[in-house]
Amino acid sequence: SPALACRLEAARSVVRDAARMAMAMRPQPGGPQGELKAAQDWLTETDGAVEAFIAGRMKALFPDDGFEGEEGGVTRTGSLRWVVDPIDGTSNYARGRSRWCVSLGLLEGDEPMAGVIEAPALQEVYTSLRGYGAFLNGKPIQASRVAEPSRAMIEMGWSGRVPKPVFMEKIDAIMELGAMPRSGGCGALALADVASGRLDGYIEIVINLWDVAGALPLLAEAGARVSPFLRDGGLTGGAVIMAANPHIAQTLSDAVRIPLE
Ligand code: LIP
Repeated sequence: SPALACRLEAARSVVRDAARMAMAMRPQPGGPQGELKAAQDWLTETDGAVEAFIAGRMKALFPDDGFEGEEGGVTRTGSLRWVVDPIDGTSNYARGRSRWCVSLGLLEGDEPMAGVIEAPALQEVYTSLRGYGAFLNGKPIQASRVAEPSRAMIEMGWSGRVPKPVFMEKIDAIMELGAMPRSGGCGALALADVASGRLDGYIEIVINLWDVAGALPLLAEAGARVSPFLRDGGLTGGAVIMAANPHIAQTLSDAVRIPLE
């Protein structure tokens, strides 16, 4: 709809400025900078500054839309609902690594409608709009066609929220299939990689809405299959997510025992 297309356009421009800001504040390599929220859970000055910047711009543009973020929580409610992760992959960012992004998603009720994910250190921008496609730097993307686990690359995300045995059990199942396990430290970009066919699947046992809100419409438009994250509790708290190309999704789902949508 024109209202959504106009919102995607606006989000694209706000995220571009936010990403520039995050690049300007980017820590130098040499050791993590920022403070620890919990073990291995970093917070930098940039997280708060970028979220405040995006929140202010979106409020001025669309005052009636809902808004929520990783740092500030729910600040406005509305039938259209923006969800921001100012820096996804904060641990990477805090060490001066390149694999992090700014993610802004738009839901209508509990339907993911549009998203922008920008990884400025990689010079990549993903955009999606329901019914209109999924794009990387303006070019259409699609999930991969790899069906054979022995040729597949599957990423698994980790955080301190996940008990070690649960993580190990899933990693073990991925390796039993003969697939290549990977871990890159940025959930939103891993999901974007599933959408673009750079990965065949992504699994994380407990992930939050702000990490996935920008990627859910991208995955749907790119033809990937996803577990019912929002119905599994993802709207209001952490939940499991699995996304995979449609050719390997069922095999993977059976192996790791995470049901698909
Ligand atoms: C983190 C993700 C990471 C994921 C964690 C966490 P943050 O987000 O980037 O890949 O495994 O669950 O949510 O804290 O950097 O925004």
